[in-house]
Amino acid sequence: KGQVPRCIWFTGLSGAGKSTIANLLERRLCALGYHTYLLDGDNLRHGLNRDLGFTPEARVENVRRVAEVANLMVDAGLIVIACVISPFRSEREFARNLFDEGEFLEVFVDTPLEECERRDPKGLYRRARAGEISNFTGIDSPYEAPLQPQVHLRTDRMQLEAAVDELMAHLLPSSSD
Ligand code: GGZ
Repeated sequence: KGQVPRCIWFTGLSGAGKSTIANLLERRLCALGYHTYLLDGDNLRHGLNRDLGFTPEARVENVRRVAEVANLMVDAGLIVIACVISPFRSEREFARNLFDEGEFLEVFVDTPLEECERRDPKGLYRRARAGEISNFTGIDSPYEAPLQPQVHLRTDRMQLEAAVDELMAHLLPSSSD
């Protein structure tokens, strides 16, 4: 019997649209009566993860903590939406392995670097290019794209609402449960 995944894991570059899509998804799930919690990397870095920077080691630890917290929240009965760049395949695999089969859904918010850089909502790419920020994902820090994401959203080719529709179709295939 199909089930709604408990942990929906968004990965992608800064500015790819992870948080925007995740917020829209959360609203839709809430409207259907699901209890959700959104774990956003950028927010968590002001609290739980404020001791961590952006070296590869710090990112490994950052993603590990987010995955462990997600797992605790799933145990508590929530549907967790995790939104972190999570640039390394091995850490995304670590996250997946905390959950049972079918509980974890990997969503690749796939926006080309050029598009993220064009959007540059916080001016971070400009600062990274200017050498004011180091270890910036896509500039001087790697991003390992998922090889087989369960959901692959090309945000430069689709409307936001269409992306959320596609996600909902994965989450609630029959929509009658
Ligand atoms: C990448 C950075 C960096 C560097 C600050 N590299 O798009 P945002 O601004 O709002 O969200 C990004 C956030 C990335 O945190 P994560 O916890 O998701 O990263 S990871 O999973 O890799 O640990 C970005 C901002 O922090 N930011 N400096 N150097 N993003």
